[in-house]
Amino acid sequence: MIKIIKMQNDDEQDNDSNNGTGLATKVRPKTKKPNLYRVLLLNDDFTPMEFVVHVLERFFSKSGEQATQIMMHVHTNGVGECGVFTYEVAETKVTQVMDFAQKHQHPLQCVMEKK
Ligand code: TYC
Repeated sequence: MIKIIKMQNDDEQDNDSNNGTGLATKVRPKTKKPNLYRVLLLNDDFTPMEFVVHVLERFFSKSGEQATQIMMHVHTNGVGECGVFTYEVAETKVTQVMDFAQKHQHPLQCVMEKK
């Protein structure tokens, strides 16, 4: 099928052969950027610091150093970013963290927000 479309980005090419229709056509690869979501940890007064560091290592593949830095950022500022993901991955991370916190009886909160 020939689609008559407007050029919007640098990936697009002119296609002036027109297939005998006399219509100007453009062809471009289908590259749609996915919506992205930040996964955030919220501070509280009760969850142990070591538990938060463990969460960041286990579910967000952070090194001990990165995890400690993020945990301290959340502790100091009230909120901090664990990572940026597509919708389904972000949703899975939030569920994993919330289930893990509940299992260990910590009030840690994890949320996602659209970028
Ligand atoms: N504020 C907690 C404490 O002092 C530590 C903490 C950090 C809790 C980050 C949650 O997302 C959090 N034990």
